Amino acid sequence: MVQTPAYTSPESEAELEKVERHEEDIDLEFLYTRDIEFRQETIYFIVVDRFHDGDPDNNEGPNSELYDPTRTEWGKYWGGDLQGIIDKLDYLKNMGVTAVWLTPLFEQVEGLFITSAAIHGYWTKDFKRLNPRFIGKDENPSLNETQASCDTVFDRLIQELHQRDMKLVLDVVCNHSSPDIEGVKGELYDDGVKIVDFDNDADHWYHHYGEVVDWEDDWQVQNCEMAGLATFNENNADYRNYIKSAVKQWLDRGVDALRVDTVKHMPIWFWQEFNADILTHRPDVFVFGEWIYNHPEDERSVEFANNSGMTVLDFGLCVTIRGVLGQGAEEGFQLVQDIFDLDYRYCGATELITFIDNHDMPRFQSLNPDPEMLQVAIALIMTSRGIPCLYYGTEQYLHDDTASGNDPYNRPMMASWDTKTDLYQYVRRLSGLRRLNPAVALGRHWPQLVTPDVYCYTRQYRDSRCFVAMNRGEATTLDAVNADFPDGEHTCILTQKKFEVKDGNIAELELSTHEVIVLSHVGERVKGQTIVRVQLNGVDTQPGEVIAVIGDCPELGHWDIGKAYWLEYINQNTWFGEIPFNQSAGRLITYKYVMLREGTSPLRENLVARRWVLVESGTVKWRDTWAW
Ligand SMILES: [Ca+2]
Ligand SMILES: [Ca+2]
Repeated sequence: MVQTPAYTSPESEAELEKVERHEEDIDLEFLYTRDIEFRQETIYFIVVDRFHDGDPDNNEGPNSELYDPTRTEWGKYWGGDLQGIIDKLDYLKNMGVTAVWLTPLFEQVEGLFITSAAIHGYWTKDFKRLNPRFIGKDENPSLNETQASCDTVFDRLIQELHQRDMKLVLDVVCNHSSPDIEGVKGELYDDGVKIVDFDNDADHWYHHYGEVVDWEDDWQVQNCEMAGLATFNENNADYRNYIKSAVKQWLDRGVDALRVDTVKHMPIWFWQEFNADILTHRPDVFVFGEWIYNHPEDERSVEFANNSGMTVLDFGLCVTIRGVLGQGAEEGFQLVQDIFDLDYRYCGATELITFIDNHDMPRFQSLNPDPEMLQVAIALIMTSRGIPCLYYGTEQYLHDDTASGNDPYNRPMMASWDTKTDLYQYVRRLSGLRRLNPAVALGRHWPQLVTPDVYCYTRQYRDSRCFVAMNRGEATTLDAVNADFPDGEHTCILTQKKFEVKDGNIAELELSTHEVIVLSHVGERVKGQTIVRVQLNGVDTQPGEVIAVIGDCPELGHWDIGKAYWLEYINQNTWFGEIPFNQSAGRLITYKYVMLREGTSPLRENLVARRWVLVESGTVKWRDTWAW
């Protein structure tokens, strides 16, 4: 397979200039290169039932009692489906969305838990079948039986996404099935054949330890139930084979990435085995997990992010941004910078999934209805480290503040599709920036000015730069801000205002109320037949120390430290670089890392050497930890 390395195509350079000139009719085709680095994606998270009803024939489903055509009973189905998403793909693509995360598509239990049906998709009955409410009325929901023909609306969704070079993120739940609904709990099927239910569990597919009582007790959190959900017994190999074979079926149909629910509630060994098998089956799949309310100061969630084989949703940053921009926290942006200052605790902070709200918390505007503040929050996640994920409807300022906007009122039906909203246009421009400027997707985050109300920072990777200034408060003028930017005139990609940079500084930087300024300078791209994206962790570098790679091939200097390939500083614990290989593409090479230190001799890794067979062409990742 020939892979196209990101940001090497000349079309991109031309298109970038268009973005910088802020032309309204730019063609976003250039954004959608297959085999692209996932850090350049912009994710959009959809509650399928609440997005768009593209097929009214499926609305009543197997049980018409669960469908509410008036859309006033929040616990019932309102008609959204996969055809509805297909119908709106151009709307999403035109906004710059490059990956779509859908709530689980598996067949659900059909019944009411008090007043709620499984509209969210987290009460699965059969992991190998599609929810009949999301597909054609007469379609076969069995993945196995439609594998040969691939003729379901689900297959059409995948085709339509891939035709637009967009990706599908499948939401997977491994921890539990369903609660007691109308007297039946945890009813589970294998492609239509019943396996077990909670009360007939001779083969021990479920844990039977009751509800979590002490949330500080890790054993309880992993083995007991929450909210009465039947909780799988991961020690049962039949269960593990069932769930892994189901996920592989979905991947075989063209799913590009996985979002995994409730990872905190299963032991890390389960996730290591799950990821090992899934990544062997499909090495290019990207996986991220939901460790509820994880935080860089929480040892266990950090350990999970670093050792489970998947990255995580960044609740630490989410909660902080909501406090600072949604609820006016007094210390303001300093709290955001405090989170970024802990990035070194993660091996891959640049791969965390960032967000400001989701289906489990009030929408941002239920905290603060000011649309400008929402724009500041979105600009922040789209220009700082991590992969931004927008909750559906954000671009339409969708929110319902009943009961403070808590669940279920954070899941309203999508009501408008206006492509002219300020935020729709904002996202479109910032998504383009993420694809074209590697400093935003891959680079380090350098605070330039942090006050409670004003935040200025520079993202940097090689000679690419992105300078961002944002204002939570009243209009203000800053005397001089170091932008660490090339001298000359630069245009804000959001407002088209011009800024003069001299000696790296912007003098008299005016920021109106809730304004965001984003300047972009894209430097030279790394080009090569094969590009290795190298990430090194586990070395606490001090100022004056840099990390480089040496090896037995010309690209790595034939072990000559004077010709080593230097990496880029991301944070104290992370060095990153893209190494182009031409002569050695397709060959076995050996290499090791070296620390170059001012005023003292270089320090080489303490091992014989690392070995790697390079692919003939394309992009590969090395994830290494310094060997002391
Ligand atoms: Ca429908
Ligand atoms: Ca569990």
